[in-house]
Amino acid sequence: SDVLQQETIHWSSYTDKDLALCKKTIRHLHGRMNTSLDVKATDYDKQIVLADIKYGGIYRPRDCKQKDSVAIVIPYRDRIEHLNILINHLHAMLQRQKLYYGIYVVEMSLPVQFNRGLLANAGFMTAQSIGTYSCYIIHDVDLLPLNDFNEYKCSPNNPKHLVTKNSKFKNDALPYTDYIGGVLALTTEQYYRVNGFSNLYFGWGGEDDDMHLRIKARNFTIVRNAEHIGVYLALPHNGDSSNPPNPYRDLLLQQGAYRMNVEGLSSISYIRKSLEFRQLYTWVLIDCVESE
Ligand code: BGN
Repeated sequence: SDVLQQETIHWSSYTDKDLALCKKTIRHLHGRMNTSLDVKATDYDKQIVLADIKYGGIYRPRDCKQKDSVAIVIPYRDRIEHLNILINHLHAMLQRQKLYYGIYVVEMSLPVQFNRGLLANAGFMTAQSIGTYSCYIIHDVDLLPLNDFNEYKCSPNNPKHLVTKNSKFKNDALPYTDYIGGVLALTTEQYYRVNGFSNLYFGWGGEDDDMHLRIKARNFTIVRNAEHIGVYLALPHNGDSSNPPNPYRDLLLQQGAYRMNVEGLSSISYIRKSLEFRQLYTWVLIDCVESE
């Protein structure tokens, strides 16, 4: 609570009323980064203006006023080396993009199976209660954006899939047109409109396809950047033994569109066991509880 109090004081003393609005500029950007598979977190450490990141991983440009605010929500489990690389990489990139952002890492206490949708929803709710974010980016822990022209902002009219190429797939191509996995950006309003993610997908697979059903049912379309912009490097890992494919995912998907009004953000049930404002991100630990 000390940290919380510090933060509150810090925020209230922050004044940007005399600053000009941040302009979209490529002056600070690098374009396509030459990141190879052996990327080390320390390579990025140097680029970060640590002093300007507030506890909880919150940053605001000093030299211009950014109206939009973005919460990066990372559903997380057991991939600390990926998390460190991603967090450092994101801070460096988002600062170059002159964004006002906060990073939220959401973890579920064991022994429950990984549930990406539920963690995204819990992250959304937590971030909403802390800041007043206008955009939410649900981000896989093992995906590094390789082109900083890939602006981490939402599209006002439709959810935006920030991935156009992913090294994990054959020829880096997306596996199918309706694929929206990996990194997805929704405004607060869009997130509510689709009733968030389904909370019912435990284990690997399907929660992103379910989200696509919700998006379609609300007459949204998916927007993407040009192909050479949304380029991602998938960090290598040894299998997913702790996250086996969900055997019910086909069945759940079949009823996805019917369920969306009553199941999702509106029905989520969890206990927040921990909330820590760490130096580079806010860490949220939740416990799943059975809903009625
Ligand atoms: C799909 C998965 C997605 C996953 C992509 C890419 C399912 C639903 C089966 C009916 N969908 O097959 O969740 O993101 O592969 O790996 O499993």
